[in-house]
Amino acid sequence: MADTPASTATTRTITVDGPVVDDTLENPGDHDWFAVTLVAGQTYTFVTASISGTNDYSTDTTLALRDPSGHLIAFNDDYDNPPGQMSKITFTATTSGTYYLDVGGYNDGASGDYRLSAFTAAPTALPVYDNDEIALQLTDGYWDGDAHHWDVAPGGTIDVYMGALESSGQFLARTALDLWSDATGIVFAEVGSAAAADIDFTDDQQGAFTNMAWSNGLMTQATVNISLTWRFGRSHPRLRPERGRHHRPVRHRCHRRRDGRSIHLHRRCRLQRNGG
Ligand SMILES: [Ca+2]
Ligand SMILES: [Ca+2]
Ligand SMILES: [Ca+2]
Repeated sequence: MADTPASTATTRTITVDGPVVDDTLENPGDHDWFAVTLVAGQTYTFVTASISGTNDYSTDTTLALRDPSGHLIAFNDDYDNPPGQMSKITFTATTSGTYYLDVGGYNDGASGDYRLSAFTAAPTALPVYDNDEIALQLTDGYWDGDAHHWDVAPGGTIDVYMGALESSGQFLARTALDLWSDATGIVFAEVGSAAAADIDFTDDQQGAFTNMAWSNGLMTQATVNISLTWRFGRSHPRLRPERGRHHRPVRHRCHRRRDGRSIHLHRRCRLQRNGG
């Protein structure tokens, strides 16, 4: 077989999770480059072996991973020394494209046959938790045991302010709070200012987080921020009608909770009721 070139002009390729490639470092100083197609976000393992498939002393390889321009981005000589002298690279691609695997001999002094393989790394298994363990993590574990809660029972009220949110954010916040009300019986009453609220909803800071104040296990004030970018996963902050679809504004219904325990009204409904 003709020697494999050592540049981005190589015509040799290796397929991830495909057949292994057997080749030769014909003389000291030889390098062989193999083009490999990688996908962003995927983790790969590239490994050399002897032709018999073992990590032995048959050929003391080195392995380099090169970017689409041929620049070095990772290198390994021996991955398990002692006893082996073969080479392995694990790499997570951040950009999809054609990369190059560069096989050489140790210190440009080794030569001989080698086997090259490329495969996707098995994802690390995630731990499994039951509902009680998840709940304990949320109430205690995350806070290093410093659990805290609102001083409120089913039927009680927490005041919230979402006047700083744009309309789609208000809709999402009300929908979420309605679900919390259904599950807990706690009423979320909208008030007219952040200063008057127990929970202040904002969307003007990066990311999604909650800042809370509490003492002796009782929360006194919280700010919940969910940025527009975090919600939509892009920089454009506004909800827009999808092209080709009729855009309907969200309507708020004035309704009484089914259990009659409390009245949960949108501000606009309260205005209507009060003749505003
Ligand atoms: Ca060669
Ligand atoms: Ca070569
Ligand atoms: Ca080596």
